[in-house]
Amino acid sequence: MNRAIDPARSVLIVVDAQCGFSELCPEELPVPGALSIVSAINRLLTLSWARIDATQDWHPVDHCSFFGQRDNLYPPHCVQGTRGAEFLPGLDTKCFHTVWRKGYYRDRDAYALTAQHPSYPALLKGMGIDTAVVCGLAKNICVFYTARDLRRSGLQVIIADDASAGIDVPAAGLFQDHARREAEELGIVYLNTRDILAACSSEA
Ligand code: VGL
Ligand code: ZN
Repeated sequence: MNRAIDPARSVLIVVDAQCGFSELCPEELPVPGALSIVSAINRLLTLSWARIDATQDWHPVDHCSFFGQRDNLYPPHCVQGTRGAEFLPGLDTKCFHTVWRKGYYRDRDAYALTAQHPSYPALLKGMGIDTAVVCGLAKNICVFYTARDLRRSGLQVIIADDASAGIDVPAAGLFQDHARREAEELGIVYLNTRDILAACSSEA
């Protein structure tokens, strides 16, 4: 893969890299392999991106997506101010420029950064950013929906494969193979961190 990426015209988006989506909170929504993506994300964080954005799932205790609530889809997870909502240990959060919280309205879920913050693509375009590299959790849910929305808004979009981890949630109709197929049909490219780093330095 020798497509060049210019980090100065690109945003790195770290999606929901939170304890509540890891084995550290087994009663929440643990994504297999969540802890093992931290080192790849940290490597991506060392590049000179125009922006580094993180998202943080940030739910009230009675959020509509939780079991026993309106949508009844997920165990309670990433509740505001709890351990589950914290970023994964070892993640270089000091590199984040901006943290975008989402899912904070009780009656509305927001998988994508763009679902909660619809003017985000305009912010990127206003900065001359034409490429988004998206990583984090879960690869087929919030990473996928964020990547899809940005692709639809006209950006080149790359999902950092080994800096993301996914999980099938049949109750919500969310499957890893479906998401990947739909993403690739939209022209979203899956690359490993090593290839992203190489594509960034080939630009220089
Ligand atoms: C997510 C399900 C519910 C995610 C967030 O970050 O992928 N998935 N809330
Ligand atoms: Zn959530």
